[in-house]
Amino acid sequence: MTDTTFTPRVFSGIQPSGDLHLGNYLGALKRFADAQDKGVQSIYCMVDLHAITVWQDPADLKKSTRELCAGFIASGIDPNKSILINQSQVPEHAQLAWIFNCVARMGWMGRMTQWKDKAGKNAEAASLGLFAYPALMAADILIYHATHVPVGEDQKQHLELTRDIAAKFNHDYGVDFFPLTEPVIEGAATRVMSLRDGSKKMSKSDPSDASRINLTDDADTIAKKIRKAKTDADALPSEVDGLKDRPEARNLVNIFAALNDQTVEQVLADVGGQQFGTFKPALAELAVSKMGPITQEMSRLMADTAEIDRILAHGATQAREITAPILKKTYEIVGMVG
Ligand code: AQP
Repeated sequence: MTDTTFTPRVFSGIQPSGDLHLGNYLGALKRFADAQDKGVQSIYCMVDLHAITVWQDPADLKKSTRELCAGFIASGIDPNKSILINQSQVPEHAQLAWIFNCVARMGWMGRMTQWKDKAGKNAEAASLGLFAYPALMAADILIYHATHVPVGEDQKQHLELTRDIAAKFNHDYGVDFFPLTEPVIEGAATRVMSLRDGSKKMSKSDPSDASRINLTDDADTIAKKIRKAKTDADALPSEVDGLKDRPEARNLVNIFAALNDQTVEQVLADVGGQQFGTFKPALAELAVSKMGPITQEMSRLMADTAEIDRILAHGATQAREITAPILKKTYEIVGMVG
């Protein structure tokens, strides 16, 4: 089977499990906004059911879900052009996930890096949901027959699993029903690294707030975090090869390129030879100029959460026009009496 028989459709999601950071913005949100006018139907999801695979305070979860919706809109996702939903308002995601729990194999799930990282040595105490997470993610995507999923590099393995689940379902039931979805991992910032350690990805759950730039940080905080970002003592190179074995320098250059819609080569042609004492203030100024308006728009939107709830309810109605028939057909294929 090839996925060429499926109408192009984009799906991607973000967990409402804490403050959005620069990695989420450059690896996901900005790219969603850039892709929006390409004429392909797109669905963007606040994956609240994924968030509760680790403990979430109920009031915080509600706030984070609305804040994430505000983050999507402030980053340029237009609810009149794309479908914006929170996962729990479209029950077909969880219903298809159950079918996929019965398709996916324990061995596949046990090999997921994210499971190993997050459960760590204390897997016995991790929730069953954390283990089954990738089957729900496969359902999020395949309940729309989505053909393309823009994500950061950290999600590549989950996308491969999504293809394995689709292929096994199609094979087991002798159908050509689910597409083999393509991950779309492109641009200068598919893996934004921690500002404190160039070998670790920038992450919401890093205990050090100085490791990340949050979308809610003010200009002074952004400038301070960039000024304190770990670097080495050398000047910036003029060629990409010169960033080899310099993860922190490479990270800051990647961030600059992605924020400024340039390639790394273009950035280095301009800044090669500069010391960090010159480059960091320029990066801080760029980050503030790009992110400041998003932060302001998020606060404006958060002043009217009824409007956010209305957008999400409308999105769910639109989404279910796609998901209900796909779930119905899945149940028929599986042999459920309807
Ligand atoms: N550091 C990153 N660089 C580039 N892209 C990133 N993404 C996340 N971190 C980076 C992308 O953001 C989208 C949302 O991912 P998520 O909801 O799974 O967020 P996350 O992985 O929970 O974010 P964190 O910060 O990594 O959370 P924790 O610390 O809880 O694991 C995805 O497209 C992801 O690739």
